[in-house]
Amino acid sequence: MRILLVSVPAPAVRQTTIEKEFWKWHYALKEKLTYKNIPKRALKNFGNLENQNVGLLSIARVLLENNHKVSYLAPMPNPGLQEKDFFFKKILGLIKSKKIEMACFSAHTCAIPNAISFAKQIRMAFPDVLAVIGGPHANGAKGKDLEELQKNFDFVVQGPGEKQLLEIIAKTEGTKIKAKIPVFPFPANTLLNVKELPAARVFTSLGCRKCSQCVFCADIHNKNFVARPLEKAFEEIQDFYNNFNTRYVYFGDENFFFEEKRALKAIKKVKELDLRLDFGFQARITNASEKILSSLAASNKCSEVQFGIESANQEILNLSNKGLSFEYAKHVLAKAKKHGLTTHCYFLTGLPGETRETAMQTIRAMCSLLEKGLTDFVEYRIAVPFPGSPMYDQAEKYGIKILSRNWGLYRGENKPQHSLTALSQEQIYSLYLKGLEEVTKIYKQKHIQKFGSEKSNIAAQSAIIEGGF
Ligand code: B12
Repeated sequence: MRILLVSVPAPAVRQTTIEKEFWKWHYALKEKLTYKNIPKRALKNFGNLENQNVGLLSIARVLLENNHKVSYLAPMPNPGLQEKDFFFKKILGLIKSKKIEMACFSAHTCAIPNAISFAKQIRMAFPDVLAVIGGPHANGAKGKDLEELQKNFDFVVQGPGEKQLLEIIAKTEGTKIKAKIPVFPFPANTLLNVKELPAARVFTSLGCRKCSQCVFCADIHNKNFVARPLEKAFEEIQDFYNNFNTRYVYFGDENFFFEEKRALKAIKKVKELDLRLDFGFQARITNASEKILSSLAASNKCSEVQFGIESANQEILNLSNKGLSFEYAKHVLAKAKKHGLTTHCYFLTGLPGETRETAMQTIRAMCSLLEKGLTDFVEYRIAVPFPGSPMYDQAEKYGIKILSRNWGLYRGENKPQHSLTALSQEQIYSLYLKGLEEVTKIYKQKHIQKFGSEKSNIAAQSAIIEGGF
């Protein structure tokens, strides 16, 4: 079958002046600390990462091995190319030129309105082309949210797509699945729409492997841990280095440090790699042992380690089912600093039970961590109740009122579409902006003290690469 795989672009977020300032100084510091070894030219194209939809590229591998013809389309770093209409013209062009029979869409919740609009237009222009939806939003959709997808797409796939899509195709064609489906397919990166990927995301595992889900998490892999043979991950890294001019690898694993033995083995491999590459890691802070932190430092290739701390208020952490004590988090950050590691911590506002006081406590804590040099970066967003997360699925239990299902706004930088017992949507949003404002002051001060007021090379792309690494 001739299949088109589309990574659906999310609507662009219009940044407030406060956000623009925050990202400007955030990336100015990143450039000096985290990306200090990355050539300036490569930094300009860091946003190419958006083109790398690992889920679709994994599916593509399996389709190719079953002799299907695969085309791939994903957002490009230039925001102009992400415009909905422009992107749709590209879809239509491919459907015509490649005689596509099935169009498969992968979408985060905020990209769903675009995905639905594409499917509707395809139905009108090419009634014979089958439309399939999968990815983060579809994975978590239930009840009326699932029905909305079923109404607009011929097939809705929930969970890992490789086998399910092959089954759909086999059924449609009246054929049988030919090749064996690997547990962790090697992504078909040759399909990428970019020639260079200065920063690449590589996975060595999927799933976070914490025993129960944090309230804000909408990740299906959570419950379905898959380890990838390390050799394969390093083969992919080598491949990126050789063929895509990659200079920075960000391990996409949700919890890279979970199994200490495996993590140490991977870090050793990183150290031994004789390539001009730097690496970023993310993990649960509870798994960051002394051994891991010291080996990361000794590797001399670790640009940054990222941890989700979410809140400085213990009650909010407990209500979020985070399984973390804020005091312990500070203790680990101090250890990481002792080893000279650069760290980046994620925080949220608008979590269940949040009040003005708890949010202000987190804002003060973020500032204090930065001022004391316990972390180099903080990233502060609004917790979004995504379908599939306990915050959405059991909203009432958590004192959350879902105010709209306007999916395009479901994104941590937008005005929230929920309210809490103690906070309205406006109040949550202004606390988010307040946090960014306070952090920006410290960023600016630090940057000017250490590096002067020179601007970042990558600030202009901040809206695109945010959240990426
Ligand atoms: C990488 C990543 C991103 C990247 C790029 C994503 C991309 N297009 O590839 C960036 C940085 C852009 C990103 C942004 C955001 N992300 Co994100 N992201 C991830 C992350 C960490 C890894 C995704 C991945 O590659 N997984 C590995 C592959 C193999 O798995 P997969 O993507 O799930 O794909 C499999 C299945 O889902 C399925 N499948 C996927 N697509 C399709 C399509 C079809 C047709 C079929 C049949 C099957 C199918 O088959 C795939 C192979 O088995 C996940 C968490 C996670 N570990 O999965 C969060 C996650 C998907 N992101 C999430 C969130 C919250 C966001 C943001 C909204 C954050 C924010 N700013 O508020 C933004 C949205 C912005 C946007 N542009 O859409 C949530 C999902 C929320 C939601 N429902 O939308 C997740 C689950 C994190 C979490 N723990 O909650 N993200």
